[in-house]
Amino acid sequence: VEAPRNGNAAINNSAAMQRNVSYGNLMNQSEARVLVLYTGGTIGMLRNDKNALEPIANQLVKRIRKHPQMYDEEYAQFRFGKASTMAPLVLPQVEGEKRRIIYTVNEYEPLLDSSNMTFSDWVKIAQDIKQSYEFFDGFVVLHGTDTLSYTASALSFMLENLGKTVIITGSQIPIFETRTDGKDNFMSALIIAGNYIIPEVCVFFNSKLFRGNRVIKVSSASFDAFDSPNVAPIARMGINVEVDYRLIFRPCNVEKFSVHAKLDENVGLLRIFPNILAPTIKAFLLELRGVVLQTFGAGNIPSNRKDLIDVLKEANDRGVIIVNCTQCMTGSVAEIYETGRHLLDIGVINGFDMTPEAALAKLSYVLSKDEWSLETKKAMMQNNLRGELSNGKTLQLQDFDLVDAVARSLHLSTPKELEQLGAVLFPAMVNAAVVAGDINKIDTLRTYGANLSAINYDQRTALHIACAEGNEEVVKHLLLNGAAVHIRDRYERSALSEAINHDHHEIIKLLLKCGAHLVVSTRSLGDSLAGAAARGLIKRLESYRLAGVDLSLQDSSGRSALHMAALHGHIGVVEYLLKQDVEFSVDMLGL
Ligand code: ASN
Repeated sequence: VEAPRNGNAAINNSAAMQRNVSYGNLMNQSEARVLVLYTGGTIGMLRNDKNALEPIANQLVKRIRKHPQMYDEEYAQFRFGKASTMAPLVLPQVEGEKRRIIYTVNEYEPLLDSSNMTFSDWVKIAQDIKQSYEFFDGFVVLHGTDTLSYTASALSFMLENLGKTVIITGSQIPIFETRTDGKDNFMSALIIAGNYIIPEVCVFFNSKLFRGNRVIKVSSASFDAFDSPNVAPIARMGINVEVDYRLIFRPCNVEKFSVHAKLDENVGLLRIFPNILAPTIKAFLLELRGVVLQTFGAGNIPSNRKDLIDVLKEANDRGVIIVNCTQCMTGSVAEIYETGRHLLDIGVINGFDMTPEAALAKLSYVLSKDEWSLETKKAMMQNNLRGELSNGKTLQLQDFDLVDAVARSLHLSTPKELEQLGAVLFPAMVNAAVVAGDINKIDTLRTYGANLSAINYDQRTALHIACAEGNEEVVKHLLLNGAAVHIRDRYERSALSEAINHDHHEIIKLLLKCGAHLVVSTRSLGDSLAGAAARGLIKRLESYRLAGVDLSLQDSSGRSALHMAALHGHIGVVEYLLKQDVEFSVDMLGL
């Protein structure tokens, strides 16, 4: 339950006082913790004796510590004491952003050029995120660019019900060189991962944040190495960070974050070309369980070549899943030509506008789901699981007729003005609907384009309010519509802490099912328990218990809830605590 958020604060505050420095401002800052998984890539490479770039171990963190733009030594010393190689790194305060970023770099051994990476490296990244999930607010993966789009796609599927931001980035020029793109990519990724909850696997490159399973490496030389041809960037970094919240793909179910740490290796990508021979395809399909065909245009292959159709049909009948994706950069597979439609008749699946990388990674993920039948696997390949494909209508700004109507009366017309109006109107209207418990209204606002995870002036979301109000149906509805559970408000309160502070037990259980967890130190939890016991609040203690808190935790002066209940003569609380399956130390205060 506990994240080591403020672990050393007390010790370090006194260290700061001894140094006679005023840290008044620093102490009031909220922090965000970001875990960096450094897997390799050009970003951390140096030239070897053959003048070729190669990843070099144990250099990145050492060099970051010497860069004031990447490391705020003064704050780090205040927070973590004398600089040690193990202490987390701290980003200098970023103008306009709320939280100070504390980041920890986990360097992989060996560091890899991404061309050397395999499926097992993707599994390792996924497992590392799983292991540290509750201790960090966001994750950055430093990765080579060559196979980055494959990794991003695979992770987007393996990380199921993701509630936090995961950003993969790298660079074209090593971070150690003067003309590097690595510093900006890395720092921007950290700032977004720590300050914005975008519960997706994203890719950050050259000022843009993309959905990970939509990117393609489009240049081996330009800083604009990646593009997302079929979906606009989720965010752009200019003078301000501009996030398009409507584009975020959110998990819409009440499930905890989990990792599917398995992939099927028997998959392949086959690019069709004019005159391709049937035996080539036959040989290629021999050992595979799934193949992505990269076809011409809107999903076409020759229709006058029975030999090709026969080998594909034979593979399909054997249970091989064949997915049809286009060789084109933009656009989708659509059954508009006979040369494409006939593939449907032999069981080939439409891959819509999936990138070949996303289709391959998805196939590998879907095939490894042993609990799914072949039919379910085929259906899943055509379903939009993580925003990787579009097969339906997407909302246009002009569809938001509510905002339109208000905009007209205010004489606003540009897309930018409409967007700003929506950002002001919707949170207030959603919040009002939540307080009124009006699910229909919440739904209507959502279809008008309201972002149900938007924050208000106090950085509170609709979910914070619903959890404080205690309306279980509204909470469930918000969660089923993708409301983010990990957002903390101006006072560091999450939806879960709101439910605890208002003793809404069913809501606490619901939030936990959705992966919510507390992010406070054991000491402050101990203080809260002792406080509740001193006031005789059995319900509050039960709230903490339901949230997974150990009821025997001690407060700042070493007293547990049991001590406090006894001290204040709350017999009911004592009985309640003794009934729990918890060991208390009762040797204090002469009890
Ligand atoms: N070969 C490098 C890699 O993928 C390319 C890069 O990172 N820019 O690791």
